[in-house]
Amino acid sequence: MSEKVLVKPRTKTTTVVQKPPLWKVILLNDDFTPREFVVEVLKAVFRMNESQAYRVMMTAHQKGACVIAVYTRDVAETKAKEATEMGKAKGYPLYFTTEKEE
Ligand code: TYC
Repeated sequence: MSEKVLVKPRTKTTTVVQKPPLWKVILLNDDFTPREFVVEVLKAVFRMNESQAYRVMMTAHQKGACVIAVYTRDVAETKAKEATEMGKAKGYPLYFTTEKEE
């Protein structure tokens, strides 16, 4: 009499938890938006205090652009749009863009 041995296939399950990719919000310089207005927008939308906002504004002013913060894609895009809209509402070309962080 022969016996059959059933071998249960062994499978290993590994769970990989991926961090969501982060997106940078970047402030671009322009020649028209008043400095104080840029500072006000940075404080309102990105919750910066006066000195943080002033430093970021001056960096963009002197270097052409400045990374403000990183968020998940949705938050980054919403904040960039909201901040750009605040300038637009006043007739300023103030512009915030987003870029995926590598
Ligand atoms: N360059 C502007 C000026 O001299 C001020 C400014 C700074 C505008 C930063 C945009 O992202 C900016 N009035």
